[in-house]
Amino acid sequence: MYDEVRKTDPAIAEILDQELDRQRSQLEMIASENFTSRAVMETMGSTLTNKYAEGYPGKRYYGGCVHVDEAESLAKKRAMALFGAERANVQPHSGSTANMTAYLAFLKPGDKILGLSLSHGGHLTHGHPVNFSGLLFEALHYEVSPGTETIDYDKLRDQALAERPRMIVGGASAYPRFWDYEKLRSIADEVDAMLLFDMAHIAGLVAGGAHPSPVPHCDVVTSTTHKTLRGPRGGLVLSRKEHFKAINKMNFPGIQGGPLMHVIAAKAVCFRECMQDDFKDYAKAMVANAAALGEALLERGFHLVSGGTDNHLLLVNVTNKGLTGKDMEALLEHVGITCNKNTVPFDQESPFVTSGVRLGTPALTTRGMGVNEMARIASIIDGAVQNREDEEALNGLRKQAEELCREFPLYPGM
Ligand code: DSN
Repeated sequence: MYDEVRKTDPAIAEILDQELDRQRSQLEMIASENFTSRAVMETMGSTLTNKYAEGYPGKRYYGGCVHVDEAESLAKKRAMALFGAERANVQPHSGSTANMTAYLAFLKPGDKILGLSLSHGGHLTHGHPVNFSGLLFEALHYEVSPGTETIDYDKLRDQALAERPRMIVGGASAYPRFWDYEKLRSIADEVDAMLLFDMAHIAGLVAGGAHPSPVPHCDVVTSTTHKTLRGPRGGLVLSRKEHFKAINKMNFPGIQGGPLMHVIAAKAVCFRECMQDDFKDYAKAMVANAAALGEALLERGFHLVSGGTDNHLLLVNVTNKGLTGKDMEALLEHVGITCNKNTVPFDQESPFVTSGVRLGTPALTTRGMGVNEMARIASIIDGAVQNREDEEALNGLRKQAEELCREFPLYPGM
C-alpha cells in the first residue's frame, strides 16, 4: 500500500501509515465518520482527478469530458433512484456548499431562514452567526423543549407565524430523534416558506430504509455523502423538478468552479453500494447498535439527551457524572474511544468545553460490531468514568478497546 508515495515522499507515507494504524486500533465513535469501501477509495485515487469539467454532462466548458460525463450521469441517476428524488446535483464539494447552493438558489441576502439552533443539535450552516448562513441571511432559530429535549414544533410554528421566514431548514448534526416531516411541511405551507431538509447525518439510514425519508415532503434535500452513507467526502442536493435549474446554476457557476470528478465517480460507487441488500442490513444495524448502547448507558446512570435515540447517534450529557464534555472526550480517547465533545440543549458551558459528548455507531457497525460489542463498549465507557483517577484501571480498559479492534479488523488486506 502507498508504494509510490513511499518512494517519492516518505514523510507523507509515514503519516498515511500512522493514520491507518490509528483508525484500526481505536474505537471510532464520531457520529459523522465512517470507513469507506476500498472501491470508493480506489475511485477517489483515480485519473479522474486530472480532469477539468466545468459545466454539466453534455454541456461542458472543456473538451475530453466523454468519460467523466458518463460517471456524473451515473452518479445522478443512482442518487435519484436511491432516494426517489426527481433531480440530483452531485457536484457540491461538501455539505456546506450543498447548503450554500440550496440557499442562494432561492434566497436573497437578508432573507429570513429558520433552522434548529446549533446548541440544540443543529448545524453551523443552518444560520449560525459566525457562518456564511448567519452572515448572509437573517437567521432565526428554533429549539428543543426543556422537558422532552425534543423539537418543540408548536413553538416552531409560533415563530414561523410571527417571523414568516422564506425558508424553514430541518436537519441536525446532533439530534438523536426522528423528525416530523409532515409537521414541518404543514408549517412551511402555512407561512408560504420553502422547506429544506439537510439529511447529512441520516442519509445512510434513509437510503437503507431504516429511517423515514424527508424527500417526499421537502422542496430541497441536501446531504453529505461520507457519514452514514459511507461514501467519499462530498455533498449532494436533491430537489423537485421545478427547482433543479436554479440549483444547477447556483452550484456552477454561482459557487463552485471545476467539479471533483474523481469524487463524483466515487459518489456513484457509493450510491450503488447503498442499493444492495447488505446496505439495508447495515442501516438497520447502525440503529440497533445505537439503541443497545443507549440502553446500556441508561442502565449505568448516564443522561441521554431526549432519553434515547431513534438513529445512529447518542448525545450524552455528562454533567451528572461530574465531567465536562471536554474532559469526557479526553478521558475516552485515553481508553481508546474516539468521539467529540458536544454542546447539549441549554448548555451552561462554552462550545469549546461543553457538557456532553456525541457517540455514533456508523464506523463500528461497518467494522462488523453488533449489540454484544455495544454492551462491552458501554462497560468501557462507564469504567473510564468510574476510574478516571486510576491510571492502572484506565490502562486495562484501553486494552479491552484494543482487543475489540483486533476482533473486528479494519481494511484487512491493506
Ligand atoms: N462536522 C459534521 C459533524 O460532525 O456532524 C457536520 O458537518
